[in-house]
Formats: sequence, C-alpha cells, structure tokens
Amino acid sequence: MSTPPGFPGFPEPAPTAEQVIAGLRGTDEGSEDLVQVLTPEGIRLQVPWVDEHLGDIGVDQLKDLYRDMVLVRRVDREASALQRQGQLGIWVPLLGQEAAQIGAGRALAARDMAFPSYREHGVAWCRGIDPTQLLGIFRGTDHGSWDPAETGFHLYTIVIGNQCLNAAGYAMGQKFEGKVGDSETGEATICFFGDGATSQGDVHEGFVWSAVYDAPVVFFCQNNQWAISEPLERQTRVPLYQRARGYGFPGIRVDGNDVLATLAVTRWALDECRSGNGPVLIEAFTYRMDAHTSSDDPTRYRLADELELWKLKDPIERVRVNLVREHQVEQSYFDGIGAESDELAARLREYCSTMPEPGPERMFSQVYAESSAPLEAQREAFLRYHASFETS
Ligand SMILES: Cc1ncc(C[n+]2csc(CCOP(=O)(O)OP(=O)(O)O)c2C)c(N)n1
Ligand SMILES: [Mg+2]
Repeated sequence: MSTPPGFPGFPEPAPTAEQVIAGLRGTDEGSEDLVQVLTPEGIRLQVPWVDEHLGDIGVDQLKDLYRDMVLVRRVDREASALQRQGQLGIWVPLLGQEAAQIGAGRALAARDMAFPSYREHGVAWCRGIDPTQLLGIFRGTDHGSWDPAETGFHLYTIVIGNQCLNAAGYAMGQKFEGKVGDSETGEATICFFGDGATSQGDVHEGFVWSAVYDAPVVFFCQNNQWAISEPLERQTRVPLYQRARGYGFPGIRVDGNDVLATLAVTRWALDECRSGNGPVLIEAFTYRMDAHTSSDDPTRYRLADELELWKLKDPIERVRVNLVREHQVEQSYFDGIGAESDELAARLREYCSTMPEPGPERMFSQVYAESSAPLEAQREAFLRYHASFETS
C-alpha cells in the first residue's frame, strides 16, 4: 500500500514491540533527548544552556539539595516502617524520585502554586510543610492538614490525573488576573502527575485548555515507568514528552534522577510560563524503586534486575560522590546530615503515636465553608446518638 505524498506516516515496516520499548527508554548515557548534567557516576557535565539556569548553584547550594534529598528519603523510609508497624493504614513511597521532586520543588517561587498527586512528599517538603502533616492522611485522621493558599501547595489528589484540571483552571485564573508577562514578578503553576495518568481523559483536557489559553502551567510528569503493575509501554507508543507537540506547546525530557538538571529545566519552564510562553510539559525520567504503595508487591510483576540497574542511578548517591570528588566535602558533613535525619525520624515516630483521633463530629466540620441550620440539627442528633452508648 502506498502512502499519500508528504505524509510522514509511521516507519515501514511497523516497529516491533522491542523497538517501541527501546524508543521509550531515556536514561542510557548518550541518549540525545535526555537533559542531564550530573551522571550516575557523579561527574558534572557542562551543558551551556542548562548551566545558565544554575548560575547561583555552588557547593553550598549543592549541599543543601543533598540534605533535602536525604531528609526526604528518611521521612519516606520512616513512614514505610510506621505503616509496617500498624501506625499508618497505607503509605505511598517516593523512594528513587527524590531528585525529581526536590529539583522541581526548589525551582518554585513562594508565589507559585503546586498541584500534587499523592506521592509528592519531597515537593511538600520544599513548600515548607512539616512531614508530620503528611501522616494524618495515611493514618486516616484527616484529608491533609495544610492550607493550600498559605503554602502554595494544593491538597493531595488520589483521583489519577484530576489535578491537571485544577491546575489548568488555576493557571487560567493567573492569566486572567494579569499575573503573567514578567519573568521577575509573574506567577506560574506546576502540576505533578505520573506516566499512568497520561492515559486519563482529565490530563488530555487539562493540556487542551492550558494550550488554547496559554496558561502558565508546567505539567511535570514523573515518569517512574510503572502505574502500579502496568509498564510504560502500555501507556504510550512515543516518549511522553513528545506528546506536548500535538497540543501545541513544548515538551522536554530530563533525567529525573539528576537534581541539578531537574532544577534547571524546571526553572526554565517556570520562567517560560511566567513570561507568557506557557504551558510546558516536563517528562522527568525516573524510577519507582519501591512498591506502588505499602499494599502492593512489585515482585509479582517486575524483575529484580530492573531495580538493581536503577540502584546504580540513585539520585542521592551521585550527588554525594560529586561533593566528595569534585568539592572535597568532608565525611563530618555527611555524618551531620545522618544525625539530623535520625532526629527527624524520631520526631515522626513520636508524633505518629500521639496523633489525636478525630471525634465523630469531625465529618460535619469541613464539608461546607459555612454551616446551615439543617446541618447543625443533623450534627446535634448524631452527637446525641453517639453519647447514648455506654463507655467503659
Ligand atoms: C481515576 C482513577 N483510576 C484509577 C485509580 C487507581 N490508581 C491509583 S494509583 C494508579 C496508578 C497511577 O500511576 P502513575 O500515574 O504512573 O503514578 P505513580 O503512582 O506511578 O506515581 C491507579 C490506576 C485512581 N486512583 N484513580
Ligand atoms: Mg508511574
């Protein structure tokens, strides 16, 4: 069968499954479409346009990024342990995604707004949310206890991809209110979601609305290559960042295990949005090193050697190696961070075991902004009913 003239079509013959999968992979060194400045071996590469966005990052700032990642990983490991001890009902680990989240989170200005999914504990950290505030969600005592307006960090969203609609709407509001147009003072929105979420209608709708209204939103896809047990090759036939082109905005793929590259690329994308050139899609290529949640067992659906390969690309280790080799940072610095993370873990454990249980009246208190007479009557009746039980 011949192809219409000028029609690029698909390669002939159709690619094999192996070729499709190979095309989706992006972390092999030398991969042309991957932005990387810190190799897994801890070697700092010079990439002029990326370095322009890292002008203020010297050894002290790199140490700060390292500290962020170590502490956030410790929060994650401690919360996983608390779940196993029965203190939390469920936990959603971020292990392996620290660089993607800290790089993106540290690129944000206080005036920007972030919309997370449920795994963004590292971004929460960057927004100044104390890790203890995350625990209530996973212990079932609250739905998120921080103020999104004050922190610039929306509440966690469990419905896959749904936050892309919220983010698109919020960013359209920033545009309508004239908060876009100046890279120094302009505002931007960032929206976090996963590779699996890209198959959801909400993400498509968020892309379309943002594109046609030039909304200042950075769509930050953490491609950790798994959506529970579904591999990336069941979500897409092209690298995810290339999808942006079909919507009419730029897409870029960054090594999500490289905190410096992620910081630079996100700064660039936010600047574009603040200046009125949004939206932008970032695909942060990374890997989910733990289970999807504490309720999941990944050994049922993926091979252990995949994980072993990604351990060699650990986002924290490459920064440590770089600090030692290229900046002669002493062991005492790393020991200090270790001690700080032990203290943080102890604080989390203490908080978790003494967290107050909400009373039954709580379900009436945060449904409406203002209460009403019928609601009050229902609340009173419900409390009377509860009080009618004998307590031992
Ligand atoms: C609309 C909707 N469908 C299904 C689910 C169940 N679910 C929870 S997480 C998940 C996979 C999401 O994968 P991905 O977007 O790659 O994010 P990741 O968990 O890997 O960070 C699914 C299907 C859900 N929460 N919401
Ligand atoms: Mg995923």
